[in-house]
Amino acid sequence: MRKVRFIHTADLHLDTPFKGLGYLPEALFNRIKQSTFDSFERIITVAIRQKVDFVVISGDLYDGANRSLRAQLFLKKQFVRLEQADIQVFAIHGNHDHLQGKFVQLTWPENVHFFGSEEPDMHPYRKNNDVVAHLYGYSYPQRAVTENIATRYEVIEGAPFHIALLHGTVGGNTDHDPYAPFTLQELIDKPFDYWALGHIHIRSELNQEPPIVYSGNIQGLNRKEEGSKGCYLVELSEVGNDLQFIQTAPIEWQSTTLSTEGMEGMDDLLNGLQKLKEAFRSKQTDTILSVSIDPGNSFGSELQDPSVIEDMLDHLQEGEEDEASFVWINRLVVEHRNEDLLRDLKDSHFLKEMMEVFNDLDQLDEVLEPLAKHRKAKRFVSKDAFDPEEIKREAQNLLIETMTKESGR
Ligand SMILES: [Mn+2]
Repeated sequence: MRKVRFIHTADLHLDTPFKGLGYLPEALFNRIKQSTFDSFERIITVAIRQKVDFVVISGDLYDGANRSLRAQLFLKKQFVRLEQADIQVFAIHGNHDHLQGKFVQLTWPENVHFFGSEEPDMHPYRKNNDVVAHLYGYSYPQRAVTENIATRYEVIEGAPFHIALLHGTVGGNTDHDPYAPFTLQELIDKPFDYWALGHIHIRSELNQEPPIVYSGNIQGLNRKEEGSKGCYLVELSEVGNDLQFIQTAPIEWQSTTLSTEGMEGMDDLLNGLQKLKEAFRSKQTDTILSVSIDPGNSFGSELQDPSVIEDMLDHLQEGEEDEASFVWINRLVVEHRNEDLLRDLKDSHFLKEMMEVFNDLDQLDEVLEPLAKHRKAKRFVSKDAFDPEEIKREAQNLLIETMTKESGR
């Protein structure tokens, strides 16, 4: 029976600096900075154990176009491990690791094939002198590739399986830069047996037959990239296809809400938070956790004081650097019930106008830019992690609280 087995991975973002987490204890921050490397190393171990035919990497191998020598040397070492196991590598470059960056050129082992940046081209995969698959790919020559590249992929006859690597945006997705846009139907209409997609960091199987798959990135980079991350182990054969997701990310981002129902005071609340933290502790992964507290009717003004929240956070973070697997609560947000307050104040013209200013504030990125570039502040803010809606809401809360305090309410 003719079949082919391979690993599909994408968006390694090797050497991501995780700038926004620079305030963590050094030992934890070092583990976090190592996480993209560790996840990829595990993927290579899976490839070797599973004795796959090859590994495909669908772009964004590096986090920045000026890839570090460290990241390149790491990648080379992993590719050599594959070479020793007689496993080939097919890879393309995406918008993050496009070819216009300034970087030291290394030579790659002979099992590695990078696709060029002129037109989608084809490279055959041979096993015992038989051509088993044709692989197709295209690398980004510069950061912004705005035209549809998918329509330029053409199957070249002469192999049982045709596998396409593409770094781009499926129609309608607005979470990522809309580079190399395509529609799902355009891919379905072409006679490829598997589309190995990259660029969108959320894992998704867009189509079953043929499989059209975003493997997602291999390590969540910020709190918007929640949950398990890893690669796909794929087998294509004459009788059917088998896809298996394998979790490899050493660190998971998670979020949850804690209800304070039935709690009577700060001790109860802290106990509840400790229990919640322990519920997220797992042997397999470290966790960075974002917690929203629903204060219900049990808690009033004490949770409105930012210094109280800060002290709670410090308390919950204490000792985590000594844990074999850490659960780091990096965000503790109290969901204040401003609706009641707003209803009371609905006749206030000033408040109404203030809310309108907030609603019109859509250039928040620009406003925050200086902070992201500030020599000291940039360690604490990561532009990727900015959530404009949340910043607006927190600023609103702060203003309302300050105003109501000052007016003696
Ligand atoms: Mn990416």
